[in-house]
Amino acid sequence: MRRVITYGTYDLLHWGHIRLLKRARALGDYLIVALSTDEINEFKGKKAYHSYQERKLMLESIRYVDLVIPESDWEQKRSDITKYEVDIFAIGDDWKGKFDYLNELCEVVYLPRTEGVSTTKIKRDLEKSAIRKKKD
Ligand code: C2G
Repeated sequence: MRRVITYGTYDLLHWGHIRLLKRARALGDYLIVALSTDEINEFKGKKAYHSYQERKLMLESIRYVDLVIPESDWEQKRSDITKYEVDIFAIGDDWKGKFDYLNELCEVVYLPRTEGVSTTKIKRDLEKSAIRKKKD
């Protein structure tokens, strides 16, 4: 059984996230998602709209996801890979090169990001439409 792990915030779940999870799962037979807690989001300079529990519920409902664990520490990747006997670490290529150090423990795969969608873009577009509505 080839086990894959990926990490992320997965806020305001969108089709770019789903495409990442689908491709990550297709690299093996079992996909673990280490979901960023609110604490580590602060470390990443992010504030999620949905709580950790809400984001976890949504991820656990996705057919490509077999297990969701908390990502609460930036340095937990090595121990996760060992603990869960991971064969492949996969993540979007916006992180290209950043996790090459994990190569000593498992295969590291950077998957092309989906263009045209992001949580930030969704928030910005919604803000713009709300401002337009106010002006009308
Ligand atoms: N992603 C993607 N295409 C998009 C948006 C996101 O492929 N249009 C991918 C990202 O590359 C990442 C995953 O979806 O692999 C989750 O994205 P985020 O929730 O933004 O996660 P991020 O902040 O990149 O967290 O320790 C690593 C970090 O926790 C990664």
